[in-house]
Amino acid sequence: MTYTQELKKMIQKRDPNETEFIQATSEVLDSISLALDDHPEYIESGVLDRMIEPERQIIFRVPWVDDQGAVQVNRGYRVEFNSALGPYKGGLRFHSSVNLGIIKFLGFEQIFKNALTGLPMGGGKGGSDFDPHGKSDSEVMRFCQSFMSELYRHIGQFKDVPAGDIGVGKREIGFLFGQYKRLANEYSGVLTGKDLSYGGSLLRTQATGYGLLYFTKAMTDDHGLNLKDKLCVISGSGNVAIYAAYKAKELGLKVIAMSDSDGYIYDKEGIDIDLVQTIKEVKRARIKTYINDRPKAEYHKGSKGIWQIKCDVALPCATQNEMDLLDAKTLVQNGVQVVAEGANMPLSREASDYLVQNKILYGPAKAANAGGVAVSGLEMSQNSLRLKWSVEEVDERLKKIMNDIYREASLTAAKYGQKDNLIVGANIAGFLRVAEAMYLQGVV
Ligand code: NDP
Ligand code: 2IT
Repeated sequence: MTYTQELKKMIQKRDPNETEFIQATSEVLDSISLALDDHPEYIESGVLDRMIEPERQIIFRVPWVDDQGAVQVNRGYRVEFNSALGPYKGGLRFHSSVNLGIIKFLGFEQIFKNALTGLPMGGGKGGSDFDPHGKSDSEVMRFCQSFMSELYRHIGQFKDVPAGDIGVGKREIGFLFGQYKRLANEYSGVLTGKDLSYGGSLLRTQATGYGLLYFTKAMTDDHGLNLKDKLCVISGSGNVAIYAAYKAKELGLKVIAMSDSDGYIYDKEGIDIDLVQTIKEVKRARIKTYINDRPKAEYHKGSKGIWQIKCDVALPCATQNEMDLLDAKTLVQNGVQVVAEGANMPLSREASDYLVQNKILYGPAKAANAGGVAVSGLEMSQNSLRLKWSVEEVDERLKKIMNDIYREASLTAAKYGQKDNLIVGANIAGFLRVAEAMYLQGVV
């Protein structure tokens, strides 16, 4: 058995129920085995054995009182995975499905994603099984305050800097920041994704979606493919999906479908993105109400049906494992040319392997969606400098970071004999950066 196979077996044995964590670590370990021959020192100093185990995992009770006066109890998590390159950095997810395995997979991915940005950030992730759907603003505030009442002692601008993810946007970050400031008696850049009025960065809201399209353009330009008038399907209708849709439209693509966890809308004439934004962000309503204003569009129940729609470019921007092998086969049959991941690990392992085998231009999440955390890194810089960069300045830096990530993943893939396999390229490039820092810092 090879060294990486042994590590995979150990993870299975230690945490057999953490299926998403097993999936994410297997993919990375398979990719980097190609690079280990050049680095016996990483094996000898146990870099990999250490890398797959979080530095610290915090699990805590989050009690709060709902609008009816009833006591509710949720479970909170923060997994501080790796601090070789900088303070732990990564989002918070509030969704009913959240468990330790999901937070660990997200934290593990974040280590390599953050490394790829070239900014000084370690990897972490947190969240809760709290479901914000249908909760009042006051309930969300009380929950966030209770969540932060425990989390505040573990985080800090030089320790661990959380941000948003599914179910955590501007509103939640505001409540979390207010409570942190009160408890710590300190005004610092302890969270990113803040509103502009209290230290946020211009373009952080748009960054993941815009970055996804900058990455996609770098990849298609490199292969001589023009995106103009290409049909584009985007799953999800949250923060990432909405700004991916805006930038796709700006680049000349035609976005024809979007979804939420109940179903999808198909609008042949092109999705009215402002309308989707109003429905999801302002009204916090369901995407099916889109057809009330656009009667020629169709609504279909079941979010997975979206991959049946014929398109050139597919951008999964909802959640993990939302596209399986069958979906990938359907997309390829329908002539898809590009798949780029806005969500974290949206494709099953079989689905991503199938796309690579079929030579589809495929941008894996830790490279393609790194724009969000990259601008979080820029927000941290601005907070430290106590100044604010213009939209143009942030956009320019974001574009450069996404282009650099594409180039590095692509060159690394070619170097290891896997031309155009950006899974291998991104995993090895991110790994080498973290591994070297861990090696030089000794066994800690
Ligand atoms: P939001 O909460 O803003 O939106 C999530 C969207 O995905 C909603 O449309 C939601 O539908 C849908 N969704 C969530 N869970 C499921 C599910 N189990 N099945 C089907 N649809 C689902 O989150 P974000 O847009 O921020 O995050 C989307 C993805 O992007 C996640 O994978 C996240 O980890 C990743 N990501 C986010 C970044 C960021 O900066 N925010 C950065 C990099 C990656 P509904 O409204 O019905 O719940
Ligand atoms: O998955 C991700 O990269 C995020 N949710 C963003 C993390 C961040 O710290 O901005």
